[in-house]
Amino acid sequence: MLIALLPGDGIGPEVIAEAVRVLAAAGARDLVFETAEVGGAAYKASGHPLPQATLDVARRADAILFGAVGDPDCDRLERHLRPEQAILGLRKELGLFANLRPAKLFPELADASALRPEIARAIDLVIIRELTGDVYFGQPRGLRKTDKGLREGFDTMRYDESEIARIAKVGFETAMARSGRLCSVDKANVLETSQLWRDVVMEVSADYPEVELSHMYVDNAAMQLVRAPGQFDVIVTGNLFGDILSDQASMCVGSIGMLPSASLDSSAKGLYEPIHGSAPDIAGQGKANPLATILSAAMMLRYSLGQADVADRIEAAVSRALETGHRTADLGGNASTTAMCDAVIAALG
Ligand code: GGG
Repeated sequence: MLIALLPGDGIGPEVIAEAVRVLAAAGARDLVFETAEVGGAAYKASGHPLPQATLDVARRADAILFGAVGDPDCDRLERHLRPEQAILGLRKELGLFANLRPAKLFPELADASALRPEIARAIDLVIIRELTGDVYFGQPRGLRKTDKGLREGFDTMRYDESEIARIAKVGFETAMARSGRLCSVDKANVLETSQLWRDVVMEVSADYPEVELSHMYVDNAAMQLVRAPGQFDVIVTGNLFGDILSDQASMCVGSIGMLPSASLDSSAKGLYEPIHGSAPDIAGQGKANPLATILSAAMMLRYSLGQADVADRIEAAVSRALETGHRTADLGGNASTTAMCDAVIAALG
């Protein structure tokens, strides 16, 4: 099975290297890796953040393991050349519309959570973020001058009903495989897209009578995530709201360095990445937390490669490594990236 390794920028190469070490140590079967440049690194090498050669490898691969993109050197580039366009382009080109972001507190990290431990302990949820629509892709968008000569920026939030129905189904299916509860998050009291979102989610719910569906405005959802996160099991939401809520959820389970993700199309193909970005401030210092990427690699084994047994071993080893007190700086410890990964490998048994 071919795995496209796209390390990207900043801490991306460091955390990808550690995830590959864990895959080997855990006994993942029949993996062949092909590495390609993406993001700022690709721009600097070839003038584009998502070169055709990278897209070709990603298309050929059975799964993609992605690090992070973002490079302050590229901040002043035109938008289509910025490193972040690489991940947006990959999702769009490969039709990876469903982003699964599980947030579960490892019990030994209760003290690292931004929440009180007794509240944090209840967190075991998955945010399903739609990835290929919304204000990230809607047209028109741009910068222009108003009649009064003022600079004006504008974006378009848009979804059509097929895009909403498609992600809603993923939400209902995921809820069926878990507790049977689904919360759809929107802003239907203000936004037209959200009114359509709510209508379509309700229509799709007719096919899932066994799922208990609720709706929540995004501002309330943000509040409830810190007030009483245990009420959530599966959340389905749009691209922008999902991006924000999942970063918030990550701090509730200890650190953004803990959250893996899977971006799936309608087959088994997927792109797996930590939800964190490139963290240029700590790049190259051996301080990055590799666990989100290691857990993303486990998701890859489970969802795309049919190796749930190896995924289980890796997840259990992460838990044991934390139990033995190993922590990187974001979790209040002083383990280096490599030492954290060594602890996971040692815990594989
Ligand atoms: N590994 C995630 C990453 O690199 N994030 C940077 C980024 O710009 N992401 C945009 C997004 O997730 O929509």
